[in-house]
Amino acid sequence: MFCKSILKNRAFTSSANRFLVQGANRQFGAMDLINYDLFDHKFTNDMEFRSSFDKLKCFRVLDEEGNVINKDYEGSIDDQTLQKMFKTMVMMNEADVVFNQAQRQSRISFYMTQLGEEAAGVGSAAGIKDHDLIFPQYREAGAFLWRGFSIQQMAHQLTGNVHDFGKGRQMPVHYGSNKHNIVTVSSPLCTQVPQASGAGYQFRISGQDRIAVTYFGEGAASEGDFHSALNFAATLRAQTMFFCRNNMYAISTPIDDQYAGDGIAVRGIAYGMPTIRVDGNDIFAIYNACKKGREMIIKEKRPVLIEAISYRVGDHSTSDFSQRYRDEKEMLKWKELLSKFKSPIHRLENYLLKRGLVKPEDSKQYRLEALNQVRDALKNANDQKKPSIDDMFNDVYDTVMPHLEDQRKQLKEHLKKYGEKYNLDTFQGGNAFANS
Ligand SMILES: Cc1ncc(C[n+]2csc(CCOP(=O)(O)OP(=O)(O)O)c2C)c(N)n1
Repeated sequence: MFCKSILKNRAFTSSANRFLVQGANRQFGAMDLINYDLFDHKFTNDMEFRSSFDKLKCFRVLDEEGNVINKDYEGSIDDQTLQKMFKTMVMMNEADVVFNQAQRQSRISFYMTQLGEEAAGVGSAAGIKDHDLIFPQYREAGAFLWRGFSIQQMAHQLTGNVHDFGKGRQMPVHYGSNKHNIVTVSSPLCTQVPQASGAGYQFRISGQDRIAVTYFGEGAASEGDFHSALNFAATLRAQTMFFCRNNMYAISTPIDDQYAGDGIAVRGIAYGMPTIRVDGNDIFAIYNACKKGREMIIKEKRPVLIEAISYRVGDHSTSDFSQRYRDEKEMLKWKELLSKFKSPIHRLENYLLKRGLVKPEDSKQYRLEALNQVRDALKNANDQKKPSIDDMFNDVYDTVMPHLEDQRKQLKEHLKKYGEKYNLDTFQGGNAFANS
């Protein structure tokens, strides 16, 4: 009876409504109904194998010199936000230079820059809401800065000192912050993507005005997890935004070894979600795509995919030396392409200069202030104590596992005997751990 009445209603509902009706049924555990639109095929006499559709175009608002070429979006970002975006990108850029050098000086053990990709993190975080839950990869420090995660906090994490939220148990660059609604970066590629599908699904079924946003590179999108995550999110209508930073390289693997189709965006369409490709060096395009994407996610209760096209200007990380695989010939190949993209900072700066929102001397001043702030933060972080030795064993699991308890006991015994052989004063509480 219940089933019959729903089937009857189906005849009178639009396909979009039907989509929602099915979801509501699923949510309350009632039987599922097939959406017959998905089965409704047109027939043809032509036996045609297709391997491509028209290449997806790249949405942009600013050209490479910072001229507005899309007047519809000219006033889409208020002046104050634009200035904050510019300052945040400059700060990110200076931080990248200083922290990268700090690794060379052995002051930190590892670093990853976002050189040339500053707009992706900053513009996307500005386009969503601060309570949206971010599942980052590792090259989105701009999103952390946008949300107020400070340069000092970054420096604490990079040095793994007592003020690091992760208490030195993660590699540098693996930031995370409950306060800023950002889940901790995790190194195994793509693990964050299905997690974001799950969180977005939960936000939908609990009726929240909140989305999950996950970032990943085009390399990470080759993981099996990526496909499961997208299909899960699309069929269960998770409130999830999939943000791909396509920067042409996954360490030494260029895009032509990574995929043979039209990038990552077509995969979103294949899984049935609204998708857009944007110019990843145009902060206007990124901001507006994320803002609109978020509105669609909340209104239509379905995920969205955004592919931002950019270029990884720096090495993959401090463990990489990209001249080994990007020689002069290779760089020439990219030169023409790069001239079409230019640095996102350069583009926004040119726009702001034309509008009088920054003056040439301001820009220099911002850079100097940022540089000093980053240097001070690093110095301060380096001066702090390391977390207590005991913290090495805590918080990894909800309760300490027996094998870790065993290791803790062994370390205590060792440090009781040989504590003076180590420089334990650099740890909070020193060797008090041995007698605790
Ligand atoms: C499961 C897994 N495989 C391999 C690696 C090693 N690895 C770390 S980063 C990386 C490249 C990822 O490239 P991409 O997702 O395009 O991001 P990008 O570094 O270009 O921003 C690889 C292969 C890893 N961390 N995890």
